[in-house]
Amino acid sequence: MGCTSAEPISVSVLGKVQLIKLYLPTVEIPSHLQKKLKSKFVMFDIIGDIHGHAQPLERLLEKMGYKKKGDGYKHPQRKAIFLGDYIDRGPEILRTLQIVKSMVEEENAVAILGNHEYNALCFHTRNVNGDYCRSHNIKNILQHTKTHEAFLNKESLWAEYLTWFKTLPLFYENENFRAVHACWNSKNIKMLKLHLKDNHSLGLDFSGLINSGTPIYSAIEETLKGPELEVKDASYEDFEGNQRNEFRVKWWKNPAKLGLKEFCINYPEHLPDYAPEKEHTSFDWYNDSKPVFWGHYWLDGRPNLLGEHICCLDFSIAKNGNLTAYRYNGENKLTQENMIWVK
Ligand SMILES: [Mn+2]
Repeated sequence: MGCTSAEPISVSVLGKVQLIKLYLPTVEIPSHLQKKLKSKFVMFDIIGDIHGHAQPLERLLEKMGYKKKGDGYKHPQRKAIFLGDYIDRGPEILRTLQIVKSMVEEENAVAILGNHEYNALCFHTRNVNGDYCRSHNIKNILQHTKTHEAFLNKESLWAEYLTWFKTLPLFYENENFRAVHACWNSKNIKMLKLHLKDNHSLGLDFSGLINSGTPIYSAIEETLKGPELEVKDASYEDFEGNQRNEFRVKWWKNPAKLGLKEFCINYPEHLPDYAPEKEHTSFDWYNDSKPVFWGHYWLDGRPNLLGEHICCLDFSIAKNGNLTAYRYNGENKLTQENMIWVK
């Protein structure tokens, strides 16, 4: 702390204006406190998967007090965090992207990369062998149909959005909470921090990261698509006729306390249920007290908070569900009252 001579300021004493000079102590606020102060005054509205449903998005933003500004929206005290999956499935993909991108550019929002944007990038990018990073098979083509329709005869605009996807972070974290499209796993996040660009995006030349079997590729895939568990005795035929025994799992729950049916997502009814074996119970589930928000899982019904520190915000707007947000105000324990949604 030192003393500094301030510029003369004018003050009014008994109605008479005088110029005086003040000597004020200078106090330097340490950077970690500056950050804390900043994060305390900006609050966040975290918004689940949109999938081209621009009208519900505009209704949700208006319901939360955001006002139209340019192509996007702005709130005087708050920022939005979008959890990814802006494209595919819905009727207004272009308008959705306009809103989200404009809000990011005006610093009224942070947009995280979803697996649909990542898939689109891989679909259009070739690897070192000259093959597309995502194969052009019927299933993958069908998944992108709505997006391709939306950008018909607007190829250069689509190219601009693809370039923009490469700049979006794969996760977001501040002092108070974490946000990711599908799965927060500390080992994966560590791997991403090592290999991704400074803002945790894929970067303009990302094809070197997309090599099946490498740790960074697995970390990207699990972060954006969620982990799967191999169950030895539970093989089933998927909709393409392939025999499979891998299941998406609830990485936010302790498997030791669940039967397999409850731990796995879409576990076929006809398969036997039993307590997860030892290798399953050693699954690296999310056991931190720092709140985490994610989307991706197509939850049904009335938007419900999953727990005090865990909050999935994908309530299936693309399947006649609700576009859902959580209004975060700095709390350590999340609360159902802060969930908000529109049809
Ligand atoms: Mn998704």
